Amino acid sequence: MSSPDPMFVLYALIVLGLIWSVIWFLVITRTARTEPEAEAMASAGRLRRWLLFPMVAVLIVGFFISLYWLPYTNVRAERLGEPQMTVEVTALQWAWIVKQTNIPAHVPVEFALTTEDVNHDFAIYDPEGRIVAQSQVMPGFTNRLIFQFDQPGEYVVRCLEYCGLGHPGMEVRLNVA
Ligand SMILES: [Cu+2]
Repeated sequence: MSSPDPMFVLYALIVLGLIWSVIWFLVITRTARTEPEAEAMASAGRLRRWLLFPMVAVLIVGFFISLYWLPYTNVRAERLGEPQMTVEVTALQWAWIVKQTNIPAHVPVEFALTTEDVNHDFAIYDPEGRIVAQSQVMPGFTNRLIFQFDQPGEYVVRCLEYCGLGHPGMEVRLNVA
């Protein structure tokens, strides 16, 4: 059996969509009340006004408290202390050039990330295969990623930004001890 003409399918879907919309328009207009209940609306309005300021206060406080957990460089530097070591990393199609792959555990380490060609993404996977830190790598910039390895072992760096044919092979191992 040959597949149906795509234009026929398109027109059929438009017609069905129109019929569906008309049915719902009729259902909604027939069942809607003409007069909203004034007292219910007024009390909802009072509740809304009463809730506005507490909700805004909770959001503002929550925003500032949650900044502490964000993986931004300055937040990490403040939380972990100044990095004890800087590892220079250059990405290129399709490899990672990592100056130092033996990394100390339990101290903050800074990865200085740049690329010679296109955008890449530097992602560190722990020995169980979970992503523990990642950062964009962009031409013309050096991004700082500060991380502290609390668990020794073999970590794998992979690229998380599709960068061409060799992208899946962009891997390098870090030995954390
Ligand atoms: Cu890639």
